[in-house]
Formats: sequence, C-alpha cells, structure tokens
Amino acid sequence: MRVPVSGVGLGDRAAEVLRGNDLGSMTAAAPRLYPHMWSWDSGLIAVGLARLSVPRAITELRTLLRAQWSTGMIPHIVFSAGDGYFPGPERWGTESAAAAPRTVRTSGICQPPVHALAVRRILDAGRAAGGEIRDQAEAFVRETFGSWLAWHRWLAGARDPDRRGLVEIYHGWESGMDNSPRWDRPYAAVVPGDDLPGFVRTDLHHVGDVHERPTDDEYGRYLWIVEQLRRVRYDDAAARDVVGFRVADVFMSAILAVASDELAGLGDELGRVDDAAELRELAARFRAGVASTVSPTTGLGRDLDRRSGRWIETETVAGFAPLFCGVDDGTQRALFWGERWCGHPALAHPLPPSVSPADPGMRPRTYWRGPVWPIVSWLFGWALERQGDDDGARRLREASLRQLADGDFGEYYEPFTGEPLGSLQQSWTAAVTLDWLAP
Ligand code: 2M8
Repeated sequence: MRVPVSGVGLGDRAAEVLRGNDLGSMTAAAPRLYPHMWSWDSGLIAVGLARLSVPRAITELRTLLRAQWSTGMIPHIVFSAGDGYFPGPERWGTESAAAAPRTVRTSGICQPPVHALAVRRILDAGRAAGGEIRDQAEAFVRETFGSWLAWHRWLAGARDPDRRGLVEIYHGWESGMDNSPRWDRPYAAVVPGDDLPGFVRTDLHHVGDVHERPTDDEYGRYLWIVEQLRRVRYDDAAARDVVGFRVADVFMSAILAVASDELAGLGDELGRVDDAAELRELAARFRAGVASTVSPTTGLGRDLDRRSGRWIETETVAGFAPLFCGVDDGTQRALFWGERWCGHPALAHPLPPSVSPADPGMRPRTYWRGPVWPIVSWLFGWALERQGDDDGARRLREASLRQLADGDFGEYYEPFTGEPLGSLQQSWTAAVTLDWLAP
C-alpha cells in the first residue's frame, strides 16, 4: 500500500493521468488497454476536464459528435490512429453502414447517454470562469444542442419502438457493464456460428491477472453479435430482427431519463420550448419504464430479456436504477445503505460494488461481476445531490476519495481490500476524482 496522498496531490495526479492519456482532440479511455475514445467515458472525462480547462472539455465532446451517425446514434468507440485494441475498426466494418460517418472510424453500437450531464457541467464551469470562456461554453451548448437531442430521439425511437420507457440494448457492451451477471442468461442464448471469424484478444496483456477480464467463451459471444450486426450493415430495423441479444436495460433507461431532464433544462435556457417539452416527456416515459421493473421480492429494478420475455433477477448495482432516476419511495435508499450493499460489514469502503457482496456468486476481482467502479459511485453521488440528498452524495464522495487516496486511478477496485484493478491510469476515474475534489 502506498503512502496516502493529500487532496492537492491527488488532484495533480488525476490531472497528470488525463494529460498523459490526451491524444490531442480526444482522451484515450486508458493507455494500452483502451487506446481510443469510448462514448460514456468521454462524457465523464469531459466532466473532469471541465474542472481543468473548459475549452479542452468542449473539444472532447465535439470530437465525439463528429462521430455521430446520421441516425443520431453516438457510437460506443471512436477509433484513434492508435492500434493494439481488439476488436478494432476492421473487425467492426462499419464503413458498410449507410448511417456511419465517412471521415471517422467507429464501432456500430452505443453506450449509456451520460453526455448531457457533462454539457451542463461545461456550461456551469464556463459561466463561473466568465469572459471568453463563458462565451465559448454558451456557443458550444447552442451549436450542439440539436445533436444531443437527435441522440436522445434515436434512443427513444430505434431502441424503444413500443414506447415502454425502456431502452433496448443489442450487446452487453452497450450497457457499459460488459460481463455483468445481468447478461448471463441472455448471452446463454447467443451461440456463435461455425463461421465466426477467428480472433486474438489483446486485452489480456494489459491487466495483472486474466481473471479480472471476461473469459474467451464470453468474448466468442460478444464477437458473434458484432458479426450479426455487421452482416445487416448496422441497419436499425434489420438489426432488431437478427440480433441474438435484445434486453431492456433498466440502468441505461434511468440514465436516459435524468439526462433528458438535464437536456430539457438546457433547452429552456436556449428558448427551445418545444424541444424542452419533448425531452421532459421522454424523461417521464423512461422514469415510468424504470418504475415498472421493480421486483416485488427484492425491491430492485430489473432488466427484461425481450427475446425470452423473462425478467432478469440478479442482484447488481443496476437494480438501483429507480433510486438513480428519482422514482424510489425510500425503499431503495434504505437498501442501498443497508448491509446487502454499502453497509456490508466486510467492505473496505462503504461504496456500492457492481454485485451485492451478499450474493454468493459475487466475484470481487472480476470486472463487472463484483468490483467497485468509481464512476458508478460518482453517478449515484451526482443523482443523490440532484435530488437534494446532500448527505448521501457527501458519503459517496468521501468514501470514494478514501478509496482513491493511494494515488492510483484504478478502473475498478476490490471491494473488501480496496486494491485497484484493471487499468491503473483509467481516464474516467481520474476525471471523477477531479470533480469530487473541486470546491
Ligand atoms: C469496457 O468495455 C470495453 C468494450 O466496450 C472493453 O472491455 O474492451 C467497459 O468497462 C466499458 O464500460 C468502458 O466504457 C470501456 C472503456 O473504459 O471498457
């Protein structure tokens, strides 16, 4: 264990990580392991960059928007010139997609829409700075509002065509919680064909222990879905018919609800009355969708496997989607701080692990199957603060800063020992640290 660093030292180190991962107009999610821009990483990275340099935060999101598809979809990876990541642009083959941009190489799926949270942070930081920085931030919001609106409309249209208020995902990667036990059952039905092209993984070279990453069997299924989507050229309507994985994702839906509210607030300021009203309707629709998933037995929100029609009954942090988007009657809040979650006596820090520490299947070192993810703690802190629960937000912030005090910016943390795992210079971890440290 390293000597703990003070708040000032920690902020400097976090800024250093972001500078080290800066590729010019985009920030790599991590050196080596993730040498490109990831969509929801870039949103959270922009939240942190807004504390360092508003213009640089603006550049980050403008780069992301240059990769937006003509349908409105924001792709989950924007490829840099760097290589060493698999699956890279050749494997995705999105140049065959009519809606893909022509000048930037991207993947063909999406990730959670956290971006509006960052846009708001940029505007607030720009206004606090004043002068030219304020003008730049206001111009940025004015110029890009329509693109964010198109993104939310695409999610609400292409991914919730039946208007249930739940975003459907076609790949676990879209949830951002890649190998969460939430996806075990839906993935069990994804059987790679004999014609799945061979593959060599690169991710295993960049972590301390291969058990921290998904298995080869899981990767085969991940790549089979890519193959299915590629064969229909990533066409939205065709994809829905052919894809082997279709799940209504409760946490992504909660994110869409709160982000739509944020965007509606920005719409108000721009005088875009109709757009703001439409976004508030979306927020209400997705909140209702999230509320409709709550399990009468566990009190947790649930994903719905659209192919089998079955609820997914796992005890993961995504089950707190109702708390996150403000449709909790107090039950979830008590559960969150209680002993199956943040109040579990064996935890090194009172923070929500990705899977309940009381679940016997929880795997404390394996990626989205147990570790604590700082960005998840940040998202809950952000949501609680927004709901006026300053005390809850403060508890998450203080515990997170204690977890980060040794100066590594782990991708995820072992919940019982506090050991950082995965990449140790993870950009979004550094970014949320800067936000937590800001006055
Ligand atoms: C992880 O996902 C990528 C695939 O998208 C991977 O494992 O290669 C996830 O943790 C995801 O949520 C995150 O956005 C990405 C980059 O940090 O890494």
